Amino acid sequence: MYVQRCIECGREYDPREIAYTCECGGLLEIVYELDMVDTSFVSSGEPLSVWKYSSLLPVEITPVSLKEGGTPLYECEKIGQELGVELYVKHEGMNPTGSFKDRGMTVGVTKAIELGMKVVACASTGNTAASLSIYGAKAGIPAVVLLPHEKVALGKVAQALMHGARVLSVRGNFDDTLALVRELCTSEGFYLLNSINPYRLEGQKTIAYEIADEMGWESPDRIVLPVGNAGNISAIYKGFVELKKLGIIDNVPMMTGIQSEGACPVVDAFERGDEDILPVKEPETVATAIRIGNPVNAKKALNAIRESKGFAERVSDAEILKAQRELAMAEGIGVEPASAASVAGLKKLRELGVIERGERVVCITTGHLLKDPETVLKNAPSPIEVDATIEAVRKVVF
Ligand code: AN7
Repeated sequence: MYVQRCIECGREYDPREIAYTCECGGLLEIVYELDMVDTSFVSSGEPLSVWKYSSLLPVEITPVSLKEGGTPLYECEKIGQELGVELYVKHEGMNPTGSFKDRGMTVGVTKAIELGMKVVACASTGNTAASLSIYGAKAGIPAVVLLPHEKVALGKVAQALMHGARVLSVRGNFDDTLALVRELCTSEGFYLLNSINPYRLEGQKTIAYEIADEMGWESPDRIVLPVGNAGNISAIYKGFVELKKLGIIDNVPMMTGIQSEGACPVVDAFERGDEDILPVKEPETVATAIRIGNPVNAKKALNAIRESKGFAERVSDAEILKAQRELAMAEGIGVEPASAASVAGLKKLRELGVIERGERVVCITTGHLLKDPETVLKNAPSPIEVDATIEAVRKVVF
């Protein structure tokens, strides 16, 4: 069994109550009676997937699933050697819609059905919208997505449209659209599936379970990932903490969050030593997925970073694009700009000496390269146009 519990005041809510936040304003999290949990997944030998760990997921009905999770964990020897760490990349771009959001949405949309909700909704920098749209389609429940006008990568808009969500392009930034959709959900009784919804984060924590599972129930020293609305870093930390409480792993990795220079309120708060962020009014970055100035899960994220003795760092757009290219060219891993922030951050923190030589590091690449082809084309040389003759072709190849 499980309850929803406020991370600030500890007040508990019935699992069927649609609260999102506590009356005191605090964020909610799902808390289990861990001594009742079936942990046979540890030795079942079942392939990795979100639902392999269903005994630690708060769902009572058959899941709305498109076979999410089970993403590859690549060992990256070239970049690892260059940086002096044992580097792995967990490529979440290999999920059904090409981002980690599918892990949360399979759980979140299933919960919406279980609770008898009639419409699901979210604000999104793109990936959440794409994901909500496919699970809405699969479940046969209407989905409404609010996107910041002209600031969403092309592939994500195409996905949201194709899978049948009602797509609104809001003249405002992400933080404005999130405030709007929260109001909309309250007034219309729609089910809100942004990461303020604690059920959605439960799906995302399975990234931690899969990493530990694949490493033979050992933790890496450190997890490095991009931070936007700050849900994912909070969820992954929660996943590792649960495994530790269950006695399945010995250590919780150092949670290391990376933001873009133009949108780094969590990094600023971490450096100030504050528990609260100061919102960034006009966030800007090439990594549109994390172009977020007022992350709703900042408190959970700052807890995760501090409690795990992790770190928070900012990187520039140029560093992000460089890391994106390096991952693509050296390791064959195609990711969108936000995801490359993880590797850019790892690089910077190695240079600063925060990350030590020899650490075992897992970078989470959160979304696929094909999400944002426009940024690639803007920053790559054009294809070489030639006549259809062998002479012309020979002339321009190596
Ligand atoms: C590729 O889709 O917020 O810190 O609305 O798409 O959990 O927010 C996306 C976020 C990292 C940041 N990488 O994760 C949305 C949205 C990619 C993302 C993040 C996002 P959070």
